[in-house]
Amino acid sequence: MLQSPICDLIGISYPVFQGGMAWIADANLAAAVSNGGGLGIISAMNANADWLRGQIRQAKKLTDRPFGVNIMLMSPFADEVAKVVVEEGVKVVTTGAGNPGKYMAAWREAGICVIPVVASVGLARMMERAGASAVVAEGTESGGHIGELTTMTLVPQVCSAVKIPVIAAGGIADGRGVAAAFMLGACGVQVGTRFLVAEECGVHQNYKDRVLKAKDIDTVATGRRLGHPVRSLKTRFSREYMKKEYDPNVTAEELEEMGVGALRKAAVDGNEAEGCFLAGQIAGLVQKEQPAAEIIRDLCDEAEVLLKGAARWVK
Ligand code: TUI
Repeated sequence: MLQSPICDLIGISYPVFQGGMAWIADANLAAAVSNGGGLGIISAMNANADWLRGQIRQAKKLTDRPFGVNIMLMSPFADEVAKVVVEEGVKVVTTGAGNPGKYMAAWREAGICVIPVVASVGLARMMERAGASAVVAEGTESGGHIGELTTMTLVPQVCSAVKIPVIAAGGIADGRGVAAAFMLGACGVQVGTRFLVAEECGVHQNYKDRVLKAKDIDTVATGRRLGHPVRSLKTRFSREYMKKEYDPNVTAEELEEMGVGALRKAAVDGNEAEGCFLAGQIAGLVQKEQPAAEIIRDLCDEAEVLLKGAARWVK
């Protein structure tokens, strides 16, 4: 069985985290992943304290195993949801899209395992000094908000720079990706795109179908002009957005306006014309809808065979 220090650190059976996908990663998906032996994560996205508290309480009803909450630091409600995770006794907090420094002391005092998502060595080092229990090193292959470096280059550089465990993310959707992540020095993986098609994932069926149909070159990064690039599937929305992004007559405010509500339109309404369908570059490899527990077992069983067999290359 594939196991690593991250399993003992947070009390999970398999070293697999589910990405904190906005409008998608709710109590139901998180509990299914945790019940399957991985770390389920509820996305606090742009929601307020009451919504998150409800989701945390729901997850506690659905699983006895540890689960986490992802706090998106660009959220206008980041301060209030940062308090809710303490009040509700959440075991693991991951953060994204920023530097969680100002919350770290309070979270650590509460005994929370803090695992920031980083896209650079600099932030990884800073997080280790601030008391992070581990970091997720997320490459630009990921869906959603992305940094510049690839998983292949980011993960080993972060592993060389810090002593805390490193979880690899970005471009991992099967056992080959998991095995490769371990070879780069990671001791766990975070997977988003493949969990989009978990049976317990409540995202709109149009979204699942788009991921299942996607090919290798079907994602695009937009939003660089606003300073926060985001990877999504190529759709009418992303094509129109890109046109406007490179049009000097379109203002930054108009671009911001266009993005408002686009994640909800994709995830909740399945709106193919106006929705922004966030997904990673590995979407082309995702072929079928499966229970979350089966996805976790597939990932780890396949990685185990590959890692055991790696000696065949050494003469
Ligand atoms: O956060 C994510 N993925 C996300 S957040 C999101 S919601 C959103 N919607 C519109 C615009 C922006 C976000 C959708 N997907 N992944 C974790 C992640 N964090 N990826 C990259 C980073 C990151 C990048 C720069 C973390 C820190 C950072 O620099 C922080 C600093 O201040 O040094």
